[in-house]
Amino acid sequence: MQDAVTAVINASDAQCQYLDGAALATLTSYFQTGEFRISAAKSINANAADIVKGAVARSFSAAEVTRPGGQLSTTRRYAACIRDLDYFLRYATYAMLAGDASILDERVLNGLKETYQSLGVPVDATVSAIQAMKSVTVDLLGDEAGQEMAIYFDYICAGLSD
Ligand code: CYC
Repeated sequence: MQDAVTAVINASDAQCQYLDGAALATLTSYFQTGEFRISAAKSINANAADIVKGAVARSFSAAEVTRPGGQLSTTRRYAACIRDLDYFLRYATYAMLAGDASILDERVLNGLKETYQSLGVPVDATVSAIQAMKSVTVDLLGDEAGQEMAIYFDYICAGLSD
């Protein structure tokens, strides 16, 4: 896993150079957003269950959830879906704190699309649910935190859609 600091240091180290002006400017803007990232993470922690619940309410109809034979008709599938949305929210929050998406590649997206394909989990419905989670996050936490989180929700969606 990388973060905004190690990303800049690794890039400079690869060229055997001290951090240049651009690298230091990147670090300055990351450190300046530190408190904001922590407070966004605190709000997400306090609202995580509501964010997941809200995303489910916005993206699945009652018919889809209860229809016999439907995608989420068994308790097991429904629970797996809620759990997956909670994973996406938790890892997107880690990435937002790190200011770097690499943790999503390593711990969430690696092999996920293939797993979903082999289990018949619909990727398009999953992407819609993540997009719904993004809009619930904006509604609950405001534009600024919502937009920072949007980067990582969109990253997960792009990784599933590749
Ligand atoms: C299943 N989701 C799974 C599985 C994995 C993940 C590995 C297969 C094993 C299992 O059931 O636990 C995802 N596991 C993860 C992720 C991580 C991990 C991301 C990283 C931390 O360790 N079905 C839908 C909805 C969607 C959904 C659109 C919710 C948004 O229709 C999810 N995921 C879903 C379902 C299953 C699943 C229903 C069960 C599929 C099955 O076994 O039939």
